[in-house]
Amino acid sequence: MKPVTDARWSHRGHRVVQHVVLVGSLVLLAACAEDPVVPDRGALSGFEVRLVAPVEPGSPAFPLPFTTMPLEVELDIIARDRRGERMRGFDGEVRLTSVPGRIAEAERTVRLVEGRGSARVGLQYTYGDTRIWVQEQAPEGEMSSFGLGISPPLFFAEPRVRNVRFNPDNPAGLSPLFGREARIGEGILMVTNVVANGFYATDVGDALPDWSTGREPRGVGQEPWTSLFVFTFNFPDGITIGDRLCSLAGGVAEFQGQTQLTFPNYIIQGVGRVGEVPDEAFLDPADPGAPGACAYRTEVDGSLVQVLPHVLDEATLGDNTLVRAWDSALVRIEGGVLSTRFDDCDFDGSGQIEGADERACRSRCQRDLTCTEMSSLRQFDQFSASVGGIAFEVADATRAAGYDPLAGCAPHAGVEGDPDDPPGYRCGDAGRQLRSVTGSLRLVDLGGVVLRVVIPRFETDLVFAP
Ligand SMILES: [Ca+2]
Repeated sequence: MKPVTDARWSHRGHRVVQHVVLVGSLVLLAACAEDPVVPDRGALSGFEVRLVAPVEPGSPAFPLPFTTMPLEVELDIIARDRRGERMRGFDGEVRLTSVPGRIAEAERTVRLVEGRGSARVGLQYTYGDTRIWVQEQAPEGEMSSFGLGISPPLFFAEPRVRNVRFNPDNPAGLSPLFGREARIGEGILMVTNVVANGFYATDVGDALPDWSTGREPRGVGQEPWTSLFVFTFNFPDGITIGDRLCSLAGGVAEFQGQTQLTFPNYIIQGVGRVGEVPDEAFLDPADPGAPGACAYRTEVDGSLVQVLPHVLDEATLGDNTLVRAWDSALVRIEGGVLSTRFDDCDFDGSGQIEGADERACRSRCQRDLTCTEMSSLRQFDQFSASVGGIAFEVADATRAAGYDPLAGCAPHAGVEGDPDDPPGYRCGDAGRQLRSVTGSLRLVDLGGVVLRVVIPRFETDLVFAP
């Protein structure tokens, strides 16, 4: 076996793999030298791993599709001695590992009889150049001879946003690529919102017609699980709503129930940007009268594409599992009303809600759909709203939309320390009824309580009822 030095391995995730392969090869070389520590199985040189199925392992130019459902892979594994001959004296178990990718635990151990065995495994969640490692599983209490084998390469397409977001084993669960380094190598990625510590992107390519399946697309921005938050820590300079990302890679992380790409690398196409002023021609055809119906747009292969907000119905908005499909997407909530009461529960002015009285005050306010506790307004530019008895939050409205939620409200003296009547503001109903609010949906899971936060992009995303 020779160390892998494939120059096509270009991105970070693959470089990590390459290092592992090299280290593994060194270990194997060490094991090949005369080694008195493992005399009885020391004749094992390694494993030859033949790929029986799939017959077409893919190639960089024509990769196999990204595997969400397990793809059956069959291997013929032969133990070789130092002369390169089949080691008939080898009866034992080997462990299979896919790099990258996943093999179900129950399929990972294979028994070789008289130095040979067949493995049939389901391979999942792999991308790029993929190899299956075969490693000797030494019997309990015995030392491994470090016998190792590596399959020929299989080539898979890189994941698209949907593959990062949707977990087919558990739609309410973590990303199937959680903890891994991934490059979103498929799809057409468009920036839908830029916030203080990152940006939101949607794979508009997932909404284009799929000629291979004949499936009718639901429309740009209308496909669930096709949006992702990219966490840049600081404000991402030089990126604007409507930009197309030509390349996006990063670590797949989960933060407060939201799947994120962290430590990202990305390239902006730039030419797709069409300026700050939406064009009349790109009004939302479903509702051309609505201010803010214009989405920014991106040029893809000569055609202009825009992400239209997905209208979240109350059944979806109110369901913690269903709503996950729309996390990080551009959504619109129709109707609703903003807070009419603002309670200042920070009685001692410490900046924190602490102590029994302050907590009781905040709890009362959180149960009240009309109430916003003022520390969340001060800290996060975030206030409460509700529609059909379902609470949601509007964040960044002052920064992004120039909206002052305290405009038209009267100071309320209240009683400091009284959870039921704290100081704050009281606002009339006038100007608080929404026709719609549009923005990026961010779900914040606070240990079972899931906040639905809508982050507008610009002023026209808040539309008030006349
Ligand atoms: Ca306090």
